[in-house]
Amino acid sequence: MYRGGKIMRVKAVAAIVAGGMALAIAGCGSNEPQPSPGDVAQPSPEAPPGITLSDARIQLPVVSGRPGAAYFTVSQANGAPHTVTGVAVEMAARAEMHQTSGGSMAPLGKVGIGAGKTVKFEPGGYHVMLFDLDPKLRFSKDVALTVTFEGGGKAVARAPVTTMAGQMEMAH
Ligand SMILES: [Cu+2]
Repeated sequence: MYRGGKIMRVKAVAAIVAGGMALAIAGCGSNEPQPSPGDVAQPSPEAPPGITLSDARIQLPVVSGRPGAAYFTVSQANGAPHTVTGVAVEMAARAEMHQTSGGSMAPLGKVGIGAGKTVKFEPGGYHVMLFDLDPKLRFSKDVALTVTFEGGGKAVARAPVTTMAGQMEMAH
């Protein structure tokens, strides 16, 4: 009996240690090295020539379970015009481009960026709605935002996660 009890206790301790390790591993995410501020707005090597992605940010829904939103600025400084065909955000299962106009909004399949032009995705205009958010997004400092262009080029930026309230897209 005594020996059995001891084994039980050893097993219990092992379970607690294993649980602690799992917590420690889960906690590592926030300690990952963050990109330096200089890296934030840089296009990835595969971005189309002349494309700059900047001011990316994620807005969490005020009420969890609602869609979030993503905003960014994309510029075509020189060269040929490009077309944005999609946006993906880490920890959001689905991202849709929308345009707000006249108090309602409609999904967009493509957004053209003319040569030398800048297009802002911002509250009340073009924006990205984020659906089926990973609950861990709320605890993330920033996530990767990837913009895909016609022809397959991609630009990636780190997007800080914000909880700022009171945006028009919250009405979804
Ligand atoms: Cu929308």
